[in-house]
Amino acid sequence: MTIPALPIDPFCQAFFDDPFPAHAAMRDAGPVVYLPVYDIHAVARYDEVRAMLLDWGSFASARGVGLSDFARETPWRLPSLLLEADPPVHDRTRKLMDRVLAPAAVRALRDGFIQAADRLVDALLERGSFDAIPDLAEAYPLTVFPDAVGMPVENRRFLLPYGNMVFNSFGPRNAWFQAAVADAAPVLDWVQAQSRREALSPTGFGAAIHAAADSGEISVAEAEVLVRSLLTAGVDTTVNGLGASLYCLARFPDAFARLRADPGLARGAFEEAVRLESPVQTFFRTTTRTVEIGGETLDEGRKVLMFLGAANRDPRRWEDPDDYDIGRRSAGHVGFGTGIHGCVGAVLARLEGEAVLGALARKVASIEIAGVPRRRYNNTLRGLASLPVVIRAG
Ligand code: PQS
Repeated sequence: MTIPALPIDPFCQAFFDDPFPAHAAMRDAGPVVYLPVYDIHAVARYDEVRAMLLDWGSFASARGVGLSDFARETPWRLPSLLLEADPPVHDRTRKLMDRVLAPAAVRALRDGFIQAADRLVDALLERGSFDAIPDLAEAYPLTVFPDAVGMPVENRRFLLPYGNMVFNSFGPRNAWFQAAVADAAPVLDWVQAQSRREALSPTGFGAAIHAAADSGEISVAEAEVLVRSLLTAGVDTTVNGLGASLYCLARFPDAFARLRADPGLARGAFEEAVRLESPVQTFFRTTTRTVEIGGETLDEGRKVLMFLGAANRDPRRWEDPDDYDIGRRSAGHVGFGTGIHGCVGAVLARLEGEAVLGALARKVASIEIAGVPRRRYNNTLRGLASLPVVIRAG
């Protein structure tokens, strides 16, 4: 009865353009708030977001991590065996993916990822002026990630509209979602086909997943759905993580100077950009029983929205939360989630970040914004569509 209701729509353009006053209003209103626009509850404080992420028994993923409740509505695609599953179903497939994406497997990619970043930054220095989103933040993951999965070279850009559609699908069926569906419709069959064993090279993460079908650990159908997870969650996320990093380095020249002076800070600079911009802004859980959040009681079967981006700037947890401080101890941010559903690809994402930011640190003297940055609107992802820049060689 005492849960404050706020007239906030977290899936509209005004919110996407400037979510920060609404984030503060939700954090300040209480540990949990009610958003009547969608008849949902929401948490925006760091402590409560983290507690929810850790309590998978009370806050289920199997009923979907979007607004749609799989107990009431049929999911639009076969549910993910990782994201949209609870233990024990979740743990069997997660264990496999932990093995496939283990630090040792990712370490083998390190030199290639660094060389690819160096080559791309060299080519961009030749041009001088370019759009940092398509030409860098999209171009880099679209080469190194499909290579690592073992995909053919043709049509890799099709992964972008597919990811855009999936990440929009976690919100309401609004205009962003409808537009993304129309964009992705022509590539749906292609994505499905790419997850089949025949489409994948015999080395790479895709083949490693399919090998688990040989040993009977999973079925062939399950292997395909797990490869689909890579294709869904592996590109748009890192595009926006790299985009966030570039936007931060362009806006905070002192931070870039510090990075240039010590390229060893590349990993920290990427991590801090993920905290500050939180490319994955939100997703939902569904209560499995009557639960308590910060002393307030919620019924069973309630959708609760977790604001990762608000938690990552909660002044209760972070000193000067709106500053981009690449020397900060940013560990503990929830930009990759945490708990059993914590990002399974984080090691790979961090390697991409380190490679690109390291190349910039070693080769580039200045990054200047040379045009009006344009936002990309998505129900889950925060990022830019365009960031015109001019860079000069160091
Ligand atoms: C899948 C996995 C993860 C999949 C929200 C969703 C996701 C971050 C935030 C995501 C999406 C899809 N990642 O397994 O298909």
